[in-house]
Amino acid sequence: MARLVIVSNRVASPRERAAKAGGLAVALREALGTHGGLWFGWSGETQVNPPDTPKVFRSGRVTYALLTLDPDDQRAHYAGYANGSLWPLCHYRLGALSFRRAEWEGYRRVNEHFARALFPMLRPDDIVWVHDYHFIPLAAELRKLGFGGRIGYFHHIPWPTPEVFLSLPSHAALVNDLSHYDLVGLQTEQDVRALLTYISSEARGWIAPGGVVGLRERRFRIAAFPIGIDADAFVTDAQASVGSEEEQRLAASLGGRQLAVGVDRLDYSKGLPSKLAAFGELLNRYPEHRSKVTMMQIAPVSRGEVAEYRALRRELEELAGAINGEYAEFDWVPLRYLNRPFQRATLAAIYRNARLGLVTPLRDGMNLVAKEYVAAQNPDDPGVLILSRFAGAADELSGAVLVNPYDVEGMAEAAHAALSMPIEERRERWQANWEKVRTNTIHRWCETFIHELVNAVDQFDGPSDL
Ligand code: GDG
Repeated sequence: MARLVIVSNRVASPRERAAKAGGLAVALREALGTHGGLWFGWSGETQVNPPDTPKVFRSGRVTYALLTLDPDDQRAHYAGYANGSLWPLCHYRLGALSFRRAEWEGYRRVNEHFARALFPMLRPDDIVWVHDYHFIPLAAELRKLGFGGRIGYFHHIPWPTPEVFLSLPSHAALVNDLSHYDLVGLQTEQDVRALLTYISSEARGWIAPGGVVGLRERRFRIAAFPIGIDADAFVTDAQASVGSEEEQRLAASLGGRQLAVGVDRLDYSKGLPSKLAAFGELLNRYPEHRSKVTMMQIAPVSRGEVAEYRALRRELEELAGAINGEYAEFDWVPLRYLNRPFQRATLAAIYRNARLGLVTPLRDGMNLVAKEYVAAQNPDDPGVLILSRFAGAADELSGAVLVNPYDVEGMAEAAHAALSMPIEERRERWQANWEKVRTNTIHRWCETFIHELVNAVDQFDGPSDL
């Protein structure tokens, strides 16, 4: 079997325990363990004139290779082009989009540096799987150096419609970069349609059935691979939490009140201000919920080096303070707002005890929290998932109560309806969601992508085959 090579910005080191590492990191590590392989990424360190050779170490069947970056290039790449241009663009936030040529050049230089360091480690029959928007040009750079093997790319965030994508000055170069992959994976069919429409209408490429695309001399395939979670691990954690000391502490602190939970990185795509405002609106419109429902928002700080994220943090602190100031009683605080991460087992316990799961991003590639919330429920007495229609997960989770995150009053109404939803309806909705979460796991996602990459566009000659 061919060797698997994974490239991602952050690498989950073997020392990072499963309880802390995300589901994706654990699944990739498992895939590497099965196939035997190499995980290539940034070391987290910077130095002027960094070497082209990564630090290499082995753990079991997996080799880790970590590259150090030049500090200016790293800033231009990560906080600059990746998170200042591509992230807002792909999340439809044109107001937050900044584009600077120097950052675009730094982004490309980091990709060239990655390619120069990775290429000498590659064998001709390796299968290379590149993750996320930090590395879109990597395949083109590896091809320049002469790598002819399979390269796949998975885009974890949404792909915007052509009208939005065209706002990015480097749009044409970026799609040309994509054409050097054999397989481009997106989260949803809607994302696939958006990219295909751009390719046929703007880039003058051709499209054949199955998402096979021709762009200049390149042939590649674009398809949807909706990511999943390690459902069994969440069920196990959630069941293990029943009666645990942590669960007892949680129950004691709630004093019989209902819990509504949100878990999001502190990111403007996650719609946090509207979610908090919707909770305030629920208490405003329906006084019967005052002192009866507590909301817990876990929001670990993320990308503190980007100005928008610091501003968002201040906005949320003010909003949380205002809601608590207005509605708190001497024995009840409506909103618990926490800026730090928790162990996965603790999250599972909180999800299981929450009557409402509030997942209301303005845009999200998939949103794994929605799936984790479903997996952690007690099937006999499940909570209700309130889910933004703009999360990729809304395509699959037909049992969720779908909301428009721009409609704060609508979200308050949905929360009110969910709090009084009869148990039969809660069970039916949960069952429909669980069916999807249980079957489309992260393991299946990994295997499917790798299988499709190995078999991508083999002997496809072009549109004359239609
Ligand atoms: C990107 C896309 C896509 C959060 N807080 C804690 C914690 N988390 C974990 C959650 C979940 C993960 O982080 C977040 O995943 P999401 O999918 O919700 O969002 P992004 O981080 O934006 O991920 C997204 C994903 O890639 C995968 O393709 O779904 O659309 O934006 O697993 O549980 N984990 C722990 N403590 C925390 O406090 N342990």
